[in-house]
Amino acid sequence: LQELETEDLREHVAAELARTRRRSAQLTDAVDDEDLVKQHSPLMSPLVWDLAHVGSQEELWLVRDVGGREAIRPDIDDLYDAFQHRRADRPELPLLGPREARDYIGTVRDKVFDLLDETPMEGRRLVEQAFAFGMIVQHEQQHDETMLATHQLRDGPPALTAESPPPRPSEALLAEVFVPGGPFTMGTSTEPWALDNERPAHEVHVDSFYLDTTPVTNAEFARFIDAGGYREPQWWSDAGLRYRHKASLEAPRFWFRDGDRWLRRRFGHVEEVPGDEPVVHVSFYEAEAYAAWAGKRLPTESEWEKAARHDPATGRSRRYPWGDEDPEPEHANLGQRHLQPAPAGAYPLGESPCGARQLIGDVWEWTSSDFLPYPGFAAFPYREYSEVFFGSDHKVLRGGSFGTDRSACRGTFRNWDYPIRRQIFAGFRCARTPIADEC
Ligand code: AVJ
Ligand code: FE
Repeated sequence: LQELETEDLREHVAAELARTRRRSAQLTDAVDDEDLVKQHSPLMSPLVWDLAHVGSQEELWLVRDVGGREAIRPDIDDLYDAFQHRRADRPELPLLGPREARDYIGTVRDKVFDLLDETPMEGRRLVEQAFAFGMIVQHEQQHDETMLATHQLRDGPPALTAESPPPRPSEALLAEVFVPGGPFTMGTSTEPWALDNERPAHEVHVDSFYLDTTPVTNAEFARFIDAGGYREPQWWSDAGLRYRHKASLEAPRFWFRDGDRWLRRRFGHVEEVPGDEPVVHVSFYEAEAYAAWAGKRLPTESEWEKAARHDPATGRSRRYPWGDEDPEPEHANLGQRHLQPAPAGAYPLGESPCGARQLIGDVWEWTSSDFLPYPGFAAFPYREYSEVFFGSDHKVLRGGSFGTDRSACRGTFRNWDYPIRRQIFAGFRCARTPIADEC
């Protein structure tokens, strides 16, 4: 992005906005109006809320604040303010209907294209100017992933289609990779579209550790279930145990038994749980319990990022595990190209310097870290973007899922959520501290 000339940057931004809007349209045109306004789960907004919220944020951040333009629909600001209404309450609000919501987001977008044409994108301010547009692209893509999670919760016949992910290569992989202790650069001060919580770059010392080469698979997770893992209090934290009782957890969300087989619901299909795929739809607490049962632990956020970015040959941190080039389909399972994770061990070209695979794409990975600011953090453009979420209520997830767009995912990207969340496309991998004679 930094190397693009003004006109190319403008074109790049316009293309990203258009590509993103096509995805939002695909997710909302796939179902009828009744389906769009209905709440498929109290955990989620009606799809039509997400759609108009995307337009409303675009109006607030870009058209009004950055562009200084007149308000389009100030009367609906409150309806689409995520802090004003809980998801469960949103269907009762006087929301825009499907037709109105589509018209509204189109009107906002037309203004944004005008603004893009008129925004000077020159000199040192080039990337800063583009950032406001990049942030809007990422925001819409994040809501597209949220809408994809709503699709997964929806009852009824399949509405979305996609090709199957690639198989894993037949080569044998070691179960774990070793990451030698030492400093690395965490976070970024130069990544053009990095959000406030990814900044600034800072040095972090990480002790030697082992990390699973791939995310934990369904077959591995089924062994934990078969070993009575959900019923054995010793593997669970106190908070995890309370949640396990309250929610009667017995298996990942969307799994159910059929005799001695595990089946799952996936975007309207019922199928046998594929053993070689990374497990998905587990809470932080289930991930933590599995890791304890396996004699391991979850990685910290800094361990995860070091494994994903640190290049011992140069001492620098890469933008992505494979290098500095933007993600291509051969690197990672991103962008809803497939409606499921690829088998563990897939994407050899996406391998990181330490030999870990699938750090980007497939499933978000729970880490053991709370969502906290980096030293030198400065809220931008609003406290409400990240700052109000810092603290021990949220755990950090890293790496992105098959439903995450490449614009909203990179080696430094930080996602966060409550440790009880299961409807997001989250899995995990384990880490462990070497025992004395292993170093
Ligand atoms: C970063 C995914 C936790 O969905 O709440 C969307 C992204 N921020 N609208 C969320 C976001 C504002 C955020 N997560
Ligand atoms: Fe939002």
